[in-house]
Order: sequence, then C-alpha cells, then structure tokens
Amino acid sequence: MNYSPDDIVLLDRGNDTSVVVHLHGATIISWRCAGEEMLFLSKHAIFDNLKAIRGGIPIVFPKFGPWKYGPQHGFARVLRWKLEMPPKKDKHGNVFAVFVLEDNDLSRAMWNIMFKLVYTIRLEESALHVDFSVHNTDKITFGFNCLLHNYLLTPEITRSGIIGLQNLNYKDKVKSEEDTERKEEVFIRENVDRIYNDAPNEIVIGNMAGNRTLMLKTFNFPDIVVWNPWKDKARNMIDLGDQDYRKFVCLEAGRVTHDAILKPGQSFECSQIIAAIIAVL
Ligand code: TA6
Repeated sequence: MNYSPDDIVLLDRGNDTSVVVHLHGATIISWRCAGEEMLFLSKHAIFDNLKAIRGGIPIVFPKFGPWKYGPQHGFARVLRWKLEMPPKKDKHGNVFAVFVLEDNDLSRAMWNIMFKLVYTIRLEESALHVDFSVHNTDKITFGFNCLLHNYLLTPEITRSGIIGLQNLNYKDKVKSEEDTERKEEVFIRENVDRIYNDAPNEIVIGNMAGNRTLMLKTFNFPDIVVWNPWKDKARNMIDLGDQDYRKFVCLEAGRVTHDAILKPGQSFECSQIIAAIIAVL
C-alpha cells in the first residue's frame, strides 16, 4: 500500500490479530483477526492525506452526506488526527489507543465551532471495539451527525445476508422513497443505499471474511446505513476497482436522521463493537 509508515499506528495483540490506523481521518485501514483481514481496503485507495481513504472505517462528522459548508460526510475523515495515547495492553491482553481531533483553522473555516473528538480503539481477541465521543468546548450550542462508515470484507457479496433489519422503516436513497423492511435476511444484489431508523443494537451479517459471521453491536447509534455502489457506480469511482464492489458491504452505525445537540460543556458518547464469530459449518 502506498502510504508512509509515519502516517500509521499499529495495534498488535499477537496471534496475527492487529489493527492499523491511518492518522488521516483516524481511519482504521486494517483489522486482522487471527490471521484473517476483516475489513475491505481498496487497492486503488488514494493516500494523499487529502481525499478520504476508500475502505476500512472512515469517521463521518459533523455531517452525513452532502454538506453545504464542506466536503461530503464532513471533515473528520479528511483531517489529520493526533495520537493522544499510544497503543498499550490492558490486563486482559486487549490493545487500545486513543486518537483526538480538535477544531483547527481548517475545520473552523468550514464550521466555526470549537469541539474535541476522542476516538478510542480497543482490539480484543475476536472483536474490534471503538468508542467515539464529541465534546462541546465552545460557548454556543451545536448540532451534528456522526457515523462509522464500516467497509466489511466479504468473499462474495451476494452470499452475505444481514439479519436484524426486519420491520424497520428506512429511507431508500436509490429509489428516493421511504419503505419498511419486510425481509428477515437482507441480501445485496444491486446498488443499495438505505438509512434504517430506530435500529436494534445488534445486527448480524453472515458469510464474511474467514467464513466468519460478524455481529455489529452499537450504543447510542440509532441508525444503520447499508450501502454498496454495485457495478455501474463502481465503474465511475476512481478509487475502486470495477469488480471490487463484490468484496464489501458497508454496514454503518450512525446518528444521521436526527442531529445530536450539545450545549456548551456537554459531551456525546457512542460506541460500536464488531465481533467476529466463527461460523458453525
Ligand atoms: O454511506 C453511504 C453513502 O452516503 C453513499 O451515499 C455513498 O455516497 C457512500 O456514502 C460513499 O461516499 P464517499 O463520499 O465516501 O464516496
């Protein structure tokens, strides 16, 4: 991969279980679980410290989607974060590290707000746990969206079914309509771009990398976004191989339908855990 070693932080738990974080956006670009890579990272990803990295887990803040003040999905994924606490092991052998982003000239030029983001990554034996917090360090109240844009690796997208979305209302951005999910298990076989509301805090997706089932556990993320560009849109993406849409499902934990609101001095906490479960054959 064409990125500088100065731009990355390695969390190594041993047993070929590790996480690599790129300081551009504090983007997790790799999660290896007992020798299996669990995240998709495009081989065409652009590491110029300007463009958002295509793959891994980009952080979306302060706006999900198009934004009149700045880039799509906000600036958090395209600014350089600081490593506040280098990787260290806890008493359970889990490795954790802490990254921060505070308002700066670049962010204030787009969004004249003072804030601090704290991103704690904890690598467990077969789970990746992240805590994300937003602190209002300003003297005014502000609203924001946030989302973890998980690119989950699959050997074949059409075999990876998502369980936990049934009966949820969703906004279908492809068909420009609202609908309710009727299926117990949702498979992706076309361009899908949906925001599911009031989601349960456990969503399961099967037949993923290493024949694992992944369980996405969330805290304080009421929305689940499901996205895949499929063939035609993938062909127009310079940082994605034409056939590589088949290798990932974006299953994203977010607070995007309704802004979170913070008064001066208040904080917002949310978390996700992606647990990799060895599928029983
Ligand atoms: O999370 C789904 C989505 O909002 C899609 O609409 C699509 O735009 C995707 O994010 C990727 O966005 P990006 O700006 O990373 O190309």
